[in-house]
Amino acid sequence: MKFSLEGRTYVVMGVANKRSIAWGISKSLHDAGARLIFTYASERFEKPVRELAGTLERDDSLFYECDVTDDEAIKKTFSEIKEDVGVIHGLAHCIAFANREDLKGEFIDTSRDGFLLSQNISAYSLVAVSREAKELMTEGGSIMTMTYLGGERVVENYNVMGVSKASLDMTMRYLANDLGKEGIRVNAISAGPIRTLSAKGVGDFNSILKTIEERAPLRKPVTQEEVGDTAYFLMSDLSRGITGEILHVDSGYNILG
Ligand code: NDP
Ligand code: N5H
Repeated sequence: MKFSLEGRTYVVMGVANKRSIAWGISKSLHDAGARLIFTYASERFEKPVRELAGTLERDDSLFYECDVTDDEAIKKTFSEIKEDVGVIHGLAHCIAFANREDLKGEFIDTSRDGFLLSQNISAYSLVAVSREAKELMTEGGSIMTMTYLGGERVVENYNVMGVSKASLDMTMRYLANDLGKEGIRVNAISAGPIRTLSAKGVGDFNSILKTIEERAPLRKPVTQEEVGDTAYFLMSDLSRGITGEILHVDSGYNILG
């Protein structure tokens, strides 16, 4: 197949469980022939990630702990990956965090610490990770991150995360400008609401999904698999002319007024 990912290696950051968007991405890349490298925030997630990866046909996946708030941990992770595989062809950044109390009520009540924590994990981490990953992308590459509509317009309760996603979106574009000359593309997928661990207990998710079913052009919520297949497109040469772009995988919801 012309756009197979055979012979290529991709780092996937942010698998927490089988509902994670990062897991949907992993499955699509794996099905296209890719080798996968998984990173997780803490030891706590090593076992579940290894178990999930164990369900894949290939058994050559690699696993590293990488807390993205820690520059030394990021450097260590990528130097180990360099030692273990040499070259990587892409990276999927599927990481975000904000304190639960900052994801309800009014944005104006966001604390300085809550604001900076969310920016640190959800936006700056893409800069830190890309700087290390680029050293391993000696054959060119594709970096992608996950964003949400709440970074483009005001969405109830998204609050501090909306500001972090706006920051992430511009981070993605500045990185695309820096890394283009090295043959590395940087893009984002803006996914519609998907029930994941992060989404658990935030807002009234049922009513958010109901609105999508009633109003989105495709009249249905998106799935991890749909996002995964778009990530495959972004990682493959099919998307070789695209960088600095946000692709909305949201059943068309973002076009509504
Ligand atoms: P998950 O809860 O499955 O994934 C979130 C991940 O963030 C976890 O794997 C968690 O790692 C990781 N993470 C948090 N803090 C750190 C840290 N300090 N270092 C490393 N990793 C960290 O949720 P989703 O799959 O929903 O989220 C993935 C991305 O998709 C996020 O950027 C989210 O904003 C975005 N998104 C989600 C949408 C949705 O509706 N679900 C819609 C649009 C965008 P660990 O488990 O190891 O702690
Ligand atoms: C408008 C909405 C609903 C309200 C806002 C939700 C925002 C969610 C994003 C962040 C990443 C959620 C988050 O940080 C939760 C944490 O406070 C608590 N959870 C955890 O610590 C778990 C255990 C770990 C695994 O989670 C993380 N993140 O590490 C937005 C929704 C319609 C769409 C949505 C859910 C978007 C999004 O960005 O995820």
